[in-house]
Amino acid sequence: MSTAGKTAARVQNPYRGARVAIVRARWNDEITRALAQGAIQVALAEGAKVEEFEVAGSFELPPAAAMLARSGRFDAVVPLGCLIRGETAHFDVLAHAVARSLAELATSLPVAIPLGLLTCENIDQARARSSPDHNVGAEAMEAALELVSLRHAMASSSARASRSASTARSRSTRVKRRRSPGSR
Ligand code: RBF
Repeated sequence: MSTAGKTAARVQNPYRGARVAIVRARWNDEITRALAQGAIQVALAEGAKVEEFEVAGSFELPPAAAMLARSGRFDAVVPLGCLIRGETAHFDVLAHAVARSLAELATSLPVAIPLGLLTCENIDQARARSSPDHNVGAEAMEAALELVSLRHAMASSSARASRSASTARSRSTRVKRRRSPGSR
């Protein structure tokens, strides 16, 4: 698969100490274990704390991700699964259902949830995308940690904005008090 258009993988302004859950589907076990290994390596290199969970197949990733995300224990939940067209009669149905459900969770919950789902034509392609050289699990973890950093950056800039708004409000109240009474 071409990675043209994607810059070198590095988490921008990493937030160290992120709490991350990895949830891995056991279907295509060899591949999803390799994805998890890639994801864990990135998480540890970025100073994140990782807990690992398993589900049967990719179809179970969205409900498990939802439970983990709603637990309040994690800044990011990284779902990892692998669908192989040649071996999965309803490949397209599963791929769309899982991707769509994960996207809905990712946009509605305040927890970073990337798309760590490999959709491949065959096992060779799946191996190539879960190798140490190109690992979609590692990429999913990088994407999640970047979202966590963005969330923290937004939270601190909103806190700064509300502090300066309240300082401005209290200054203007002091000025008004000094002017009254009879200062018109
Ligand atoms: N789950 C996967 O994660 N990857 C697959 O390639 C995959 N292929 C499946 C093919 C068939 C015919 C069936 C019935 C299930 C498959 N599943 C696969 C499992 C699916 O995600 C889910 O775990 C089960 O359907 C139980 O809900």
